[in-house]
Amino acid sequence: MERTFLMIKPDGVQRGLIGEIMSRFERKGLQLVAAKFMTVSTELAQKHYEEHEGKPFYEPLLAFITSGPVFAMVWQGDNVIALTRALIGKTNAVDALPGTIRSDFAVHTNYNLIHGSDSPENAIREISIFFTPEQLVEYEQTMQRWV
Ligand code: RTP
Ligand code: MG
Repeated sequence: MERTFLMIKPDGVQRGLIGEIMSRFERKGLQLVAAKFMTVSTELAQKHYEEHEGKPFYEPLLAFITSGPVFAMVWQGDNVIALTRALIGKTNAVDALPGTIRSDFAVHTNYNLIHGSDSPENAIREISIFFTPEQLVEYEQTMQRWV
C-alpha cells in the first residue's frame, strides 16, 4: 500500500474545483488519509519545491503557490503515485491526455491546478512537511476488496 501527497493549487481553489478534483480520486477508489485547507508560507514552499531551486520557473512558482489557499491531501492505495499522476495528466496542459484533470480544466503550465508526488521518496518527504503523523487517519476502507 502506497501513499501520495496531492495539493490543489491556488488556481484550483479559486476556480471552485476542489470538489470536482476530489471526486475523481474518490470515484477511482483511492483512500483519503488526510486533508487540510491552508495557506503555504514561503518557507514551506521552498522546502516543498527544493528540487526546482535555480530553475527559471522557481521564483514565479513560489510566488504562485503562496498567493492564496491550497487544499493539501494524502491519499493511499496500490500504485497510488502512478495512478494519481495519470489522472492529473502531463505538466503542460497541451500534452495532457483528454479526460485528465489538467487537460479538462487547465490551459497553462504555470496554472495547472494540482500537484502530485512523483516518487515514493518525494511522497514521504512531502507528506512529512505538510502533515504530522497524528494527522494521518488510519481506518479500514470497506470497499477496498472490490477495487
Ligand atoms: P507538480 O510537481 O506540480 O505535480 O507538477 P509536475 O510534477 O507535473 O511538474 P514539475 O516538473 O515537478 O514542476 C513543478 C511545477 O512547476 C511549474 N513548472 N513550470 N514554465 C515551466 O517550464 C514550468 N515547468 C514546471 C508547474 O506549475 C509545475 O506543476
Ligand atoms: Mg513535480
